[in-house]
Amino acid sequence: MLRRTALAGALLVGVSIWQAPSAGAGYGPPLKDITHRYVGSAVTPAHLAERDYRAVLTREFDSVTPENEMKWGTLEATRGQYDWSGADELVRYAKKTRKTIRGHTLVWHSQLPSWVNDLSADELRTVLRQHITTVVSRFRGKVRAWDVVNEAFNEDGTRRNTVFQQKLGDGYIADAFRWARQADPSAKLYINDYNIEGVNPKSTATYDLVRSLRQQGVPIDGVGIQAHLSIQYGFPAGYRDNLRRFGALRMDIAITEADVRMPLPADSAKLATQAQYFKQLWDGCHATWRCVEFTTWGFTDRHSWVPDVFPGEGDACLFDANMRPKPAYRAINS
Ligand code: 9MR
Repeated sequence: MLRRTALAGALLVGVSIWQAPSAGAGYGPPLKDITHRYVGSAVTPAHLAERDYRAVLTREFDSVTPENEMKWGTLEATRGQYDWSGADELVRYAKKTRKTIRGHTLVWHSQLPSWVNDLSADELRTVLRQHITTVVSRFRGKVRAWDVVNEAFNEDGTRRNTVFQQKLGDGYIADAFRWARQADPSAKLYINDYNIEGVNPKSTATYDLVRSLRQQGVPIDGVGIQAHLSIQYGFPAGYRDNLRRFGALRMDIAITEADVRMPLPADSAKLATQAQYFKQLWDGCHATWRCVEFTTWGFTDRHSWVPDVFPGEGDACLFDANMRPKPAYRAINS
């Protein structure tokens, strides 16, 4: 009896050390523990070597999205030669720390290997099917949800003129979902886009497409709303109404890439506005049971795509470059 108690005590100590490796000033309970939604972040596996990066990720989140490592351009830059190293590293981390994985992304016009652009329509169709089948099968049972089709629309709601659209026509989206379902029947399949947070021509086009795919029996389970926001442009109008209408189609909803950038340098007023936006995103997701996931596009200002693409802007994440929680984290976690 004594031995069992001692053993249980040792296990408890072990568990609590593992769960809260770096909680310090400003941290609340881990985000993953304050909600029934999946709470995720985009992750670059190479950064897992940074102790504090890994510790905060492990503590706060229960889902990870590879930031670039499952994109076609990374996996198969040269035709027929696959490089799974980055993706596999993330899968290993996720297994060890019991995180779920959001796969990102199968069909996207960007970060596409150049050889894909040179194929005839027939070849492209064969190669796209092969690509989806190969990638989804390899991570079968390991990826909880896939962003199957990414960023297929223009702002005005017309189809983006990608190589897939040009050569395969409107039907490529339905085909992509069918092929993905065949390769892993248990993964949730999403269409994903930016600027579809509020009610606008692009989100309405996405809504119309999803409704029609559903009517045709195409296996689509969810809509991914990226939520790359900026404090300069106001909070998207009709966010909650938009979530509600997708929910009414019996679609799951995931916030897939949330961040809120600002013109640098940051100050307390900007950080307060950022906090308000994050809180509105979070609360809106929690206002409908159909919103099953809240994922941010990175979690620390140390590593973010924003300054590369929007020079002079940044600080878009929940934690600063030194892993200190920002007002936005506290707004969510209160
Ligand atoms: O964060 C990603 C960055 O490292 C890449 O260079 C970039 C390439 O286009 O893609 C970024 O992630 C994008 C995501 O895959 C899709 N939605 C927009 C994201 C930010 O650009």
